[in-house]
Amino acid sequence: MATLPTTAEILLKDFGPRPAYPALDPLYGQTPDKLVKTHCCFCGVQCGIQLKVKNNQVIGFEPWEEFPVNKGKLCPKGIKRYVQNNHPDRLLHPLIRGEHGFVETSWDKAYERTTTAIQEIQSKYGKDAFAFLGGASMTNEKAYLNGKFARIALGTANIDYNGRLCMVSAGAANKMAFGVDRAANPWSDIPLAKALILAGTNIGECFPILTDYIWRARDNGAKIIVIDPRITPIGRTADLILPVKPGRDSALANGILHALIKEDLLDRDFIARHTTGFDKVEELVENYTPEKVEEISGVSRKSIYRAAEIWGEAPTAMLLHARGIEHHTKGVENVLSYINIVLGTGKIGRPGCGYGTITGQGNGQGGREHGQRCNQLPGGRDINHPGHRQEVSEYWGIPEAELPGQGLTACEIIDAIEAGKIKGLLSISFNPLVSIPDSNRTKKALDKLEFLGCIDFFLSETAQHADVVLAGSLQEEDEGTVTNGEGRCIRLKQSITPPGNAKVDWQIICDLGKRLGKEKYFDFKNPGEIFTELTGISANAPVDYSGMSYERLEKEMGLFWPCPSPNHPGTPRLFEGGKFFHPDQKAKFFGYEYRAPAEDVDADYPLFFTTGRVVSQYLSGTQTRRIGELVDQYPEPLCEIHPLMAAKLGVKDKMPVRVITRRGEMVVPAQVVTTIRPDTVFVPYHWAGKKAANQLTNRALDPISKIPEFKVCACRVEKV
Ligand SMILES: Nc1nc2c(c(=O)[nH]1)N[C@H]1C(S)=C(S)[C@@H](COP(=O)(O)OP(=O)(O)OC[C@H]3O[C@@H](n4cnc5c(=O)[nH]c(N)nc54)[C@H](O)[C@@H]3O)O[C@H]1N2
Ligand SMILES: Nc1nc2c(c(=O)[nH]1)N[C@H]1C(S)=C(S)[C@@H](COP(=O)(O)OP(=O)(O)OC[C@H]3O[C@@H](n4cnc5c(=O)[nH]c(N)nc54)[C@H](O)[C@@H]3O)O[C@H]1N2
Ligand code: SF4
Ligand SMILES: [Mo]
Repeated sequence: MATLPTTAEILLKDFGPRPAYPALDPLYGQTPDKLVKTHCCFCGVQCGIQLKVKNNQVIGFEPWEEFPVNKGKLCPKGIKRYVQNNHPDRLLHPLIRGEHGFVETSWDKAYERTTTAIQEIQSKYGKDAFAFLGGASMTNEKAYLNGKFARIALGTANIDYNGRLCMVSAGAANKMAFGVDRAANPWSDIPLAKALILAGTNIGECFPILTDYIWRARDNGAKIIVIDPRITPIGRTADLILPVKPGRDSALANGILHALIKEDLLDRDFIARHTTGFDKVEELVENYTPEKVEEISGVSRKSIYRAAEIWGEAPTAMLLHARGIEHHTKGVENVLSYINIVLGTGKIGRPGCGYGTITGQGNGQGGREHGQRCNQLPGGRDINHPGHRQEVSEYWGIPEAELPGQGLTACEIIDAIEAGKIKGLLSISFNPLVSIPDSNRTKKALDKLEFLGCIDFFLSETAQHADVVLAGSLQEEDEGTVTNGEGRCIRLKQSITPPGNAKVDWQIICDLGKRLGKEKYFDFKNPGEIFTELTGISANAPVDYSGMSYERLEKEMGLFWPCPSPNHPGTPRLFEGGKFFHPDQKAKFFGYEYRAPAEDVDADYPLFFTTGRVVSQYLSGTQTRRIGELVDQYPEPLCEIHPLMAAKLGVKDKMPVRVITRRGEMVVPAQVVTTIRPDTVFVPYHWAGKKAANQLTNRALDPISKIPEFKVCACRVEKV
């Protein structure tokens, strides 16, 4: 008698084999050896999570209900993160490119190849011909180490990081307005606000756990204003939506300030006592009548007045924004124009009153503080400031003259490679081939390199072009700290050790530093020793962590900087009593005339092309495109298009469309939705190759922050 087929066999027969991603680990559901209290490896909320560990593998998770930020809640990515460490694609050995592609090699040979390339390139073309790219998914310890490695071991000025694609417009604007680059409030202030402006942020999909804070504010009676060309999930519960045309935020913010002035809703006393520069801004926005702003921004004058009333009349209010206003060639100007609304109404520095950019990557905040930026030294110091240079070189024990100066930013490094000025690159935790605009140009540039080294745990698209790939560590395989979007530094615990022959990232950097002859600067035995050096060097610096220790971070569930001494409680809310971080303690107004995006719509390219994220995918997708359950939720990019535009083009839902810009084109299924402006299309950017939105985007940079204009360029859409 024939045996009955199993369910799996029936499924296989009916549907064919599933795509190649791993089933849940066979250990899933078993009793773990231990539970480790740590944090999610993805976004800047940094939710607490307990990882279940058995036999040096992460086999699942439990909520960690005591951690105050998320109180046990997690989003779809947090729930599925744990399957990465058992993934068949996990790099277990260093790889070296041979005649027929990559071969596994020993660490000795991989290091030897890397350091020889560094030395050859630098002796032939000069120190700055070798560049370093870091990332803000890594711990504070690694961010610090990257900066030290580039300046001391490589001696290059050209080090930058992927946060250059992310938070730098907000960072620069915050420094200019407030004298410090950190969110002004802990998120626990959000439910205390009676009005919220959420500008250019898809909170529901990108910071899902923060939705809970917004909803608590709403339950307490807050009115919510959302400014976005799309009605994202958070927009669906808003009181007022301002569907701004992409690239028009500075005009819109000027218009709201104009309306606040006309309606007499300013806090003149706060302006006089705690700020400078208002007069000029008042004069400037006189011209931004809601009528004129309606014309520029596409937001009705009625809505502009309504937004001013909601914000101005509320006793408490907070303004939050993310990349929607920052990813522009006037990213800094957009941010400063919104800050003017907050300062003009004195709604900052009190419970439920304030402002913040919502930092993106897991360590988006800490990753931008400890010296892996081209213009920055540890402790948030300025590389061009003679005193700061002196302090750091003394601490490191090198002559100040040997400390390199300011180098190129991330996109400029790619441009310099294209121009043949940079010949070698070491990249860690960054996938520029997918994440930098105009990817066809990026690919050509990478191919011009004499040497490319990548440190990653998966073979990212960039790593596929490398000469050497060094098998580094996943977040759960290393110790350290990160600083979340509120400015709270928290402790990551090592749950397992790297599998196979892979190494923890910090060890790889230290090994390379030693092999480059700088033993004594990289003689760390563990991340704790790096943290001690990092906090020590930050004493009395703009970003002061000197009162922090691993013990305190764990016991107190994180500490907000500044935290200048071991008994200092940390500083959750900045600017209390109207004290800002400029020498005169006053905040500064900066006003800007509206200017158009680098590439605006015209007769040939009549639609706005904008890009961003979906909830189940993360950044360049290296990690989440390998997690089956997340792939199932959103398997490939779709082009959001309004029914009116779709009808005009003769396109129906799911039909492929060709999206064309001056740089490239892609064919992508249409997703016909009523939640986008009819003059705008949106494509998420988490895929590579022919599915990469960055084939189309424009590598035009903000003159101050050097962030590229991911959020707006001009396109044409055709039926295929
Ligand atoms: N699921 C998921 N979550 C993530 C990430 C991820 O990749 N996936 N990445 C993390 C990181 S690093 C970051 S930086 C954050 C990003 O978080 P967000 O900035 O919230 O996300 P984005 O999708 O980049 O863009 C936000 C919104 O900007 C809108 N927008 C486009 N153009 C304009 C404009 O001109 N003006 C205004 N006002 N809005 C505009 C878009 O329609 C979009 O809804 O998310 C973090 N969280
Ligand atoms: N069109 C368009 N492009 C965008 C954006 C957009 O909105 N639109 N957003 C931009 C933004 S905000 C960002 S932040 C960037 C992000 O762009 P990237 O930084 O390039 O994206 P990631 O996917 O984080 O790439 C990081 C790589 O590092 C690896 N990695 C992660 N953690 C670690 C670690 O701890 N150690 C090591 N060794 N490797 C690690 C991952 O496997 C991955 O291969 O993309 C930008 N690009
Ligand atoms: S909200 Fe962010 S930190 Fe929290 S689980 Fe989701 S991706 Fe992870
Ligand atoms: Mo980001």
